[in-house]
Amino acid sequence: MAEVHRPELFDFHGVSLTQYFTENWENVQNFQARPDDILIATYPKAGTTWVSNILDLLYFGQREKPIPIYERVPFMDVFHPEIGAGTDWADKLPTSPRLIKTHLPVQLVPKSFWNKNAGYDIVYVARNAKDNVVSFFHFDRMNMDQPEPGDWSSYLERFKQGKVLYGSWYDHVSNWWKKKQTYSNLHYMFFEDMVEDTGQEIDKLCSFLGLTPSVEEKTRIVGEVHFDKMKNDKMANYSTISVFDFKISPFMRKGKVGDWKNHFTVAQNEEFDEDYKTKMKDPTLQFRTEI
Ligand code: PPS
Repeated sequence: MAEVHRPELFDFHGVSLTQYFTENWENVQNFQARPDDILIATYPKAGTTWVSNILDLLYFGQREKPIPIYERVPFMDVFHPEIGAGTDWADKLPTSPRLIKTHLPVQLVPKSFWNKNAGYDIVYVARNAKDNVVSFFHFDRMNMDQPEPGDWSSYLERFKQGKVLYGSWYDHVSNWWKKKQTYSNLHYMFFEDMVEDTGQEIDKLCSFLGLTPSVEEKTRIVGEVHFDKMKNDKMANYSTISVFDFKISPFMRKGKVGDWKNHFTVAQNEEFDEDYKTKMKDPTLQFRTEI
């Protein structure tokens, strides 16, 4: 295997990022949204691929020619010497609507998405902090384009301090939640609700987007996006990406609520909860860490 050079994390406009997310910054900030674009926004590992696949199936059904999810739903923020710029991938998308993925905190989303007259639809997915950090830890272990994660306890501390890619989970989910109060075209979803009742969450998505799939179509989509199905689907499971080392951990790892219990010690959990209370002050934003 070629020698691995993991990138460093640094502070950029108040958020921790690596070079892969800053080198195309001007083009990201100047990205021109189109009125029918749908932006899928998440903190990393919150269920981006799951919702992307659902939306792709709702709009475009089964593709005749298989296309990997990262081409169907380009990642706007990224720039990588081997794959190019996410903004270019999005610009090249032939579909209408275009489904576009971002992990940007709300304050860094390109201005063109906030044009009030156009009313861009934005779907935000959030996941409880404990499962989110576990998923992120395993992702950083297997993704050689991510900074070195170190051991679990040091990773957990850095997550609490916002010293992981895309910065503070606490600020990300809270600031997008706040945005929802003033921007009505934002649909805020929870990973836990999707695990509990995928069909119901698809219904809510459809009513937000004004889609009316038939009962058969919806049942088919629920089946297509089941964890086991997506885990084995080469077009959805990222197994075609060479910098991901699936021997360390697969992209579709467990897909569960509550896996944090297999990682947090009792002391880590108590400290996490104490710290959480100081950071999450809005009583209207509640997460479930078990279902
Ligand atoms: S990324 O890299 O930010 O785009 O990752 P993202 O897709 O947001 O998150 C990956 C986690 O989502 C889980 N996942 C699913 N869970 C249940 N059902 C389905 N269909 C599904 N698809 C993806 C995936 O397994 C990762 O979570 P963990 O906890 O690591 O398993």
